[in-house]
Amino acid sequence: LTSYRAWLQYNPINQQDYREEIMHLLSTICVKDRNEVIDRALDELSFGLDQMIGYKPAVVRNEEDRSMLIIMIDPTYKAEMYTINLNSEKSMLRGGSSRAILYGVFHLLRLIQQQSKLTGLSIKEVPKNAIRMINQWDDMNGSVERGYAGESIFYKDYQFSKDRQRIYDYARLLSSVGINAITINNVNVHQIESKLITDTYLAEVKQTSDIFNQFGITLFLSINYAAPIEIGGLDSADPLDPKVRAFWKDIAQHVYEVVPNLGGFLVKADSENRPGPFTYGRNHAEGANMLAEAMEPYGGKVIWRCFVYNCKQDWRDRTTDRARAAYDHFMPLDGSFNDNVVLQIKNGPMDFQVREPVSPLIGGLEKTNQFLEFQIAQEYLGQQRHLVYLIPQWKEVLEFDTFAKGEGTTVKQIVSGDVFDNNISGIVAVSNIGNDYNWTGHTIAQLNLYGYGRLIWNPDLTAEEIALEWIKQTFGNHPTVIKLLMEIVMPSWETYENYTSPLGIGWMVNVNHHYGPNIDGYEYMAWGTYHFADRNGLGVDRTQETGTGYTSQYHQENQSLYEQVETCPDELLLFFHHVPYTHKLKSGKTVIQHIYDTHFQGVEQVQSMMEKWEALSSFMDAKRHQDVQERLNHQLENAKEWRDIINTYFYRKSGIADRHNRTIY
Ligand code: BDP
Repeated sequence: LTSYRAWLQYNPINQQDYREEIMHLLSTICVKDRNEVIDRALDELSFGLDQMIGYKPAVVRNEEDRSMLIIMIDPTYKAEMYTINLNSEKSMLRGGSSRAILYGVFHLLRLIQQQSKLTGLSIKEVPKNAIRMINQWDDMNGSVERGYAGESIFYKDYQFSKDRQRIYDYARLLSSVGINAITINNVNVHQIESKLITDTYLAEVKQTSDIFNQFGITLFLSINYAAPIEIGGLDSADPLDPKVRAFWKDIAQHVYEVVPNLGGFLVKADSENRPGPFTYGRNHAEGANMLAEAMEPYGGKVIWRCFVYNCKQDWRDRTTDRARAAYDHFMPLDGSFNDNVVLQIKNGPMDFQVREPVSPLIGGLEKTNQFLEFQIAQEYLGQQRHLVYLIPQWKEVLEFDTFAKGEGTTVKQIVSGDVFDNNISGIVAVSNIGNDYNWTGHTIAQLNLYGYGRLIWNPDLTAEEIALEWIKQTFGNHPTVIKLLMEIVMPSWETYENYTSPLGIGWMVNVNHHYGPNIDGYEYMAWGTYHFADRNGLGVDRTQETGTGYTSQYHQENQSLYEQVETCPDELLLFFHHVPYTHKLKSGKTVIQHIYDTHFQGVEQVQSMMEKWEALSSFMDAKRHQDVQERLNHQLENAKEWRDIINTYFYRKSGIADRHNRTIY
């Protein structure tokens, strides 16, 4: 099926001169080094050229003289760097490793799919981030936590899936955009998944690791902090208990015997009812370092999540603030983690909302390795039933200035490891794929997976550039297709924000499943996610002066930016301040009128999206068109529901009428 191929469509190219150019440039290929990764690269090249141009290049090993393209490993290059130089006499693709060569080949194919001119091409690519990772939230019962594209491709009925081809195809897709690491089980590790590090499953972990390794991807496992109890028969998981330490050392030794290429462990501890060192009065450095010591002899890493907060807090207590939690827990530990530990930090202080400020831990921590964590799965962003292009949101995060070392210390510089000279660094995201025939449920959600890989390889790419590449590869080069699809995807994040929760407030969603509007769903709950709307105003006061003091977690420049209502950016106003409905925004509108206007506008924007999609029907196969159309119909219904519930709620609270007298119930 077309959409299974995602952005690797490799549609036949009819333009004769272009075909001839490619056939000439890539007629004979000499490859000196051979191994399974390079074999994957050559398979891909032959397959792609066969599909697009209708020929397979001759691949030789030694006849440099009569070959047009020479592919080789260059030991002077950085491991993932590659260069491509193409001209009509002799061309070169050099990589610092086999993996780099694979990336170089995918790069070439990406250009050919877009029918870019290749003769005279000269490029040098080095990824900005060393580790570029995907987290699967797959459970062994076959479900996917926050999965919106079917069941797991990894597990079924507590066994590894028999469909290895599917995993192979996934590995190929990921490597085509430069992903080089993956965890294959949910951060919430239940008893059954605790056994992934035992002989019950290790042989299959190894088989899975082998599949990913062929595509240059290193496999990691999420572990249960209480494994010493759950699978070890101990009565404690205290990190300072010698029996617990011995347990993990044995585990590490055995795991590496069976899966020598394992990257390491990912840990969610003391969070949302998961066990952790707090139970034993220990801190997170003690917990992480104990594991790190066990993993160290094998080069294993310990990825430790900072998503730690009290999900049982008293909503009556206005002084506790979930947004503060990660910083409060981890900042005092800066510098106390071992070298093979890396902290994984969600992009915002809360939880993947449509709009949040950047986590102050990024730019706060100076002596600790760190990963930035995004969520490609659209948990709070329409769950792959709504069309939302996420790269514009992530771009804002990456470009954010933390002022950690003065002006210009952006998030992208910090997470790349450059600013604080970290020995482990990178970006991670929660996957959005499942066993649906098109991987992502919503066909357009493929763009978020594609874009994630491209963006973290090179954070300087713009959201437009990424969308454009993807459109051409996925739907072809026709100018109408490009124009309409760009108009559909580019404003889609803002559109979603318009009809959902306003001005950085977040969370007005249904409890548990997090889909659709629910005005007070979380308001009187223990999760720490409130909007504090009453008849006078709304928003959370997080200032130092009168609020929770969250603003003090930022460096001075951002502290004062957010602290003052006058300077706080409108889109985050209600995240930082509690204001009257009549408060005037920088746009000149009152908060209440802004809420009404954006909610009507958001629905209109979905309507316009639908018209544009309609106009695309003759440019693609019926199945892909119809699939997206059905989801857009639903999106419109759901957007209206959001509009009416949010507007009505704030109208009834405030008693202030809409200036334009539109229907508010
Ligand atoms: C929240 C999800 C929850 C995850 C948690 C996490 O609602 O399912 O387990 O994040 O990141 O967004 O651990």
